Amino acid sequence: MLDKMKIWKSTKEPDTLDERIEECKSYKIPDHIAIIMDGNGRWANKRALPRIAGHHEGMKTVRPITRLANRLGVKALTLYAFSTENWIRPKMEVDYLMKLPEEFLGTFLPELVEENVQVQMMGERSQIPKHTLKAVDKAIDATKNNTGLVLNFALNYGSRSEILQAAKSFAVKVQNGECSIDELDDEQFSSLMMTHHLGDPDLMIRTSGEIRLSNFMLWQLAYAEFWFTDVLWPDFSEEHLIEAIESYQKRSRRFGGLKSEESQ
Ligand code: V07
Repeated sequence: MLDKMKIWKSTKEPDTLDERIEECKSYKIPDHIAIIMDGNGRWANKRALPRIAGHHEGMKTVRPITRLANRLGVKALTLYAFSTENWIRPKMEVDYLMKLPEEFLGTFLPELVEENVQVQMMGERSQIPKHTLKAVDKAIDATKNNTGLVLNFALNYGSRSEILQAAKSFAVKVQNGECSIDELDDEQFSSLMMTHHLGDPDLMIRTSGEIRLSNFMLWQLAYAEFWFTDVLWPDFSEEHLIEAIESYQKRSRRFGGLKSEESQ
């Protein structure tokens, strides 16, 4: 009887979240996942709430998604929290957004420390308010020796400006005689980007039904799998992350090879 049970179980599609998580772990887990957390304003609109209520709800989604990514053994999770284009929003909304890192970390920093998550940030620091940077820097410092998931927040980030910055810093190296133009290749250029230490994302997720990159990691996403969903970011759950990873695994399995042979 027990044997029959086992056979029945092993051929059955996994259904609970825990079963799906375990099943997922037997295939290649993407090392680096990047997410465009879109649809917070729309989530609020649908409920006749102010946009900031959507941002607050969206902030709450970050916690379970980070925990699950860490549990799955994802090495880096990059979240697009604020783009260089977001400054044109009403001042009140921008001010509110710039308080979210403090609120998030005020509540969750102890848990991130406990769970061995390392907080990092990429983006142009100079325009970000001091109070925001203070909270982020405190978290970066408090988690700098952690060896689990790298939780990388893109704050005041824009990909074209990142690429231009890299091009300029290479030009300066040439000007100073430190490099020759012929030395510039894919690897050299990648090393000048803000994510050089993380490696390129394997999977990019965008919520809220928009099928575009909006100036997000244009260089780094050259080989990534893209997964789009109509689900709004505040409604994005652990099941959705598993679904995105399952889809990534099916697609990369189609290229043949076993878990250990897959490179990207
Ligand atoms: C922000 C919530 C998520 C949806 C997207 C827009 C609003 C978490 C952070 C954050 C950033 C840095 C950090 C810790 C937390 C955050 C902004 C907006 C600007 F070290 N959520 N979240 N930052 N939203």
